[in-house]
Amino acid sequence: MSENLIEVVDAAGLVRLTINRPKALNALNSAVLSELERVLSELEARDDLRGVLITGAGEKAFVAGADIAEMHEKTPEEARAFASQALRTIKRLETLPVPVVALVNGFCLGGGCELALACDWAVASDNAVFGQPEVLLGVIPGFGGTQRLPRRVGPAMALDLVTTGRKIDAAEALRIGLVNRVMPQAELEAYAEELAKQLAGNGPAAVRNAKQAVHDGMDQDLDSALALETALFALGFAGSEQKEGMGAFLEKRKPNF
Ligand code: DAK
Repeated sequence: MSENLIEVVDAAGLVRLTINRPKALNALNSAVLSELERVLSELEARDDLRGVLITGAGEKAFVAGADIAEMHEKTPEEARAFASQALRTIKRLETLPVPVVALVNGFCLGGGCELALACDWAVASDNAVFGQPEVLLGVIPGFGGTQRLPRRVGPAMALDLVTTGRKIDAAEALRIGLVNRVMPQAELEAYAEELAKQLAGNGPAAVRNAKQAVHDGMDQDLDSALALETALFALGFAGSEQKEGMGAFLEKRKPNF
């Protein structure tokens, strides 16, 4: 296994992960998933983590899907094990306690789209192409797409995409809410830097609590979710962050978190 399959760049707690198999358009095979899971297990333990960006190496693809060559001869049992490995890894990405942002710099298909769906939000280059083309290969999405896609874009659009396997461009992905914004590929870097500044300037515990409230609340009924929000809101008054944030406002200065 090569460590280089996932490149990790850490700038003051904002960690950028690059899936690094550009010759195969960053397709997810077992080795990439294992390496990604190892990296994520290290990130989970870090108190200084402020945010995670995930992208693909090269200018052509974010991730063009699960590795078709590796999957081709799998038995049902092997396919189940492969899907379990992917689901576990993607869940670890999704449940990192900090914002996770997909920088979608090209093809974002199949398992790649499913990876992006596990991120808190996605920013795409204007040449990005999205889709769940698994039915064209005689299978269904196996990395969570049939469940996370309808939660992101609604069941009708998800069924359109997973049953036709059609590809959509970045403009349509934006229109249906699959991504948050679209920009020229050359501007993705500037966006990443701007985001790093924004996240570094916010209260880190508040950002983590905000993510937890949204994620955990989505799986609960409204009253329970509102109670969760109240608990996390109150928790914010327990540390020094709230005193600094509100104090800075009252003193007409920038907070120093
Ligand atoms: N897997 C393996 N290799 C891939 C790949 C992929 N998904 N996508 C691209 N590549 C490789 C190509 O084979 C080619 O390799 P060489 O021939 O150079 O060795 C290289 O990347 C460059 O690709 P192309 O030459 O095809 O480049 P083009 O610009 O012409 O086309 C493309 C780009 C993205 C339109 C095309 O490569 C393409 O259609 N790729 C496949 C896209 C796709 O179908 N993705 C979904 C894969 S299925 C499960 C159930 C389901 C799944 C998983 C688990 N369980 C129940 C276990 C399925 C998940 C999927 O993601």
